[in-house]
Amino acid sequence: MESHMNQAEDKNRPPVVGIVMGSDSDWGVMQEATSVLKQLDISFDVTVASAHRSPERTAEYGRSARAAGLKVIIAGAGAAAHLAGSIAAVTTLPVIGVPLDSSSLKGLDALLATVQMPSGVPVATMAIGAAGAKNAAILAAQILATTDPEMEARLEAYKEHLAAQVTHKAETLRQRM
Ligand code: RP5
Repeated sequence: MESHMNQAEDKNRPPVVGIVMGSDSDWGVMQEATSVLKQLDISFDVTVASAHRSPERTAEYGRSARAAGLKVIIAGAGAAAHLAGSIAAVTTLPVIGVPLDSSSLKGLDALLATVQMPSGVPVATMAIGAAGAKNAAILAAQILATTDPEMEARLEAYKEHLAAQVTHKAETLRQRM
């Protein structure tokens, strides 16, 4: 499917993580996921498909994802967010859902629509918004790391960096007292 080649981040490497959004208006938040994937040296592609506005495109994305070489799918959508679930319905790849705050219900609608999947069709649902987008990328990396020791080493370094940042903040605060 052409969508898997849309906006391929690294044209020399096939994407292993697919990011799909319900609308281009979701990009501002979903690019948080791409920043983390770049940091962890993971190839990805990005496209738009809407569970409601383009159901055929959404199903085709999900059906063709494994054959396209993807290992994990990250799906971000707001409002009555059925994107992640619609894709999970037609693939055996792990699907990570990111609920987005794009309606008057501030993402609570998207959270419930994404997380409350019926038995048999899981979506690994993240927090609403930017934290969820970042965590989706980290979880994708952790899934890839189950069979990739180099990825595991990069994740270890990432966690050490997080811890070092906290130590730095604590020391900065102590010096202000
Ligand atoms: C959802 O509706 C999209 O994921 C987006 O969060 C929201 C609004 O989409 P637009 O009207 O901006 O295209 O399906």
